[in-house]
This record gives sequence, C-alpha cells and structure tokens, in this order.
Amino acid sequence: MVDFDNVNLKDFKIENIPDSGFYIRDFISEKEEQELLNKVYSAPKPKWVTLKNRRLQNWGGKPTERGMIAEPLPSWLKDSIFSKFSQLEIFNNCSKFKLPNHCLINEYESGQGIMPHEDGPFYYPTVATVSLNSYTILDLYKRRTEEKLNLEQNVTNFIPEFSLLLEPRSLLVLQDDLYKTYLHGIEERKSDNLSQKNIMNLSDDVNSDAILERSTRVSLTYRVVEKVMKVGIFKKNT
Ligand SMILES: O=C(O)CCC(=O)C(=O)O
Repeated sequence: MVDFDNVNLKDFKIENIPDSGFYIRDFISEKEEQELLNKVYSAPKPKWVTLKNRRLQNWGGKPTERGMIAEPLPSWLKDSIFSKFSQLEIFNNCSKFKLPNHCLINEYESGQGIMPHEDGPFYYPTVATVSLNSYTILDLYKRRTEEKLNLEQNVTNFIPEFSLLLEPRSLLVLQDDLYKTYLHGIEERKSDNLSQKNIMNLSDDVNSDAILERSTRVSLTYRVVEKVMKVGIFKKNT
C-alpha cells in the first residue's frame, strides 16, 4: 500500500503523455473496495439510471447550466478517499472547493463502455476516478473540431492517441490539457489484447502481450461543480 503521508501527486505522473495524468495503483485496499461495492449495490433501486451501455448513480446533485442544487455526498463515498485526496492536494488548485462535491458512479458489465466524450464546462477541470472490481482500458483522443461536430457518426473512425490501463482499486487523475483538449472513452469489448493498444502506464509486472478478460467494473468519478445554488425558501408576500 502507498504511504500517503510521504508521497506527492507528482510521484505518480504518467510520463510521455500530454499534461497531466496521474495513476496510483492500490489507491484503496481490497477491504475498502468491497465496502464501497456493498454500498453501491445497496443503494435504492431508483437511484440507478439505466442507459443503453451502462448504469449510473448520480451523487451530490444534478449539474445544470444554472448551477447545481448541491446535496452532501454520503460519508461512504468520502471515508476512505477524501483524506487521500487532501494529502495529495488533488483538488487544491480549485479556489472554491478543495474537495469534490460530486460523484458519478458508473457500472459497466463486460462488453459495455462509454463513447468518447469531454467532461465539459460544469466541472472544475480535474477529474479523479477510482476503479472497482475490474480493470478497463481508457482511450484518449485528441479533440479535433470536425470530429467533435460529427462525434456520433464518426466515432468508429476515431483512433485513440494513447490508452491507459485502469486496474481495480486504482486512482486516475486527469487535469490540464488532458482534461481540456482530449476526449476519453471506453470501447465496448469483453476482452483486451494489450499488445494492440498503445498503453502508456503499464507497470513492469504487467505483461504487455497479455489478453485480459473484463468483468463488471464500477467506477467512482469525483469532480468539483463550482457553480452551486442554495435552495431558496420563498415567502409569499401578503
Ligand atoms: O468509468 C470511467 O472510468 C469513465 C467515466 C466517465 O468518463 C464519465 O463518467 O464521464
């Protein structure tokens, strides 16, 4: 396990990719992973939103152009994670909030994924993702205007510039150019041949020719929504 008292986010910088990506293996323990999974799967059924290629839970409020009516994040989403975010100063550049106020939970069954996309303007430009239960491969694409305009139609023509292996219990942080000018996505596959991918964060103990089988993956995507609205209590004039 990482000794978070004695490390700096810079120690985990992924080399030879645009600024900035950080990857921490074993960010949480197996016990913490299991506790988080138990909580995710004990959420009330209506909390799940089912999409064509994944399910999700939204925690912290719904970000909109006018702002987000913020709801406090439940303690189980913070307990094993926020002290490490603080120690690593992951969200410290955000002048308003030093810790995330929003978490999107995605569940991908084997064979499911997410189209290349940007996280967009509702969020402060840092995203921190914890992976649970299965690995996946995140593909990074340089944004090009013509591709952006025809994103849905042209998606099969997209070639990722590079990819990142996200192992269970790991943390990925994307900031700066990687947040602002790159799209990220996960191909809909049941297995991945690592030799066919340009993976930039492979550790020495991972075989670069391995074929990995995906199982169900749950990701916790932590972000800051800077524009928040207070719920007003309107009094009727009499
Ligand atoms: O599951 C992931 O790692 C990516 C999630 C994502 O890109 C999103 O929720 O916008």
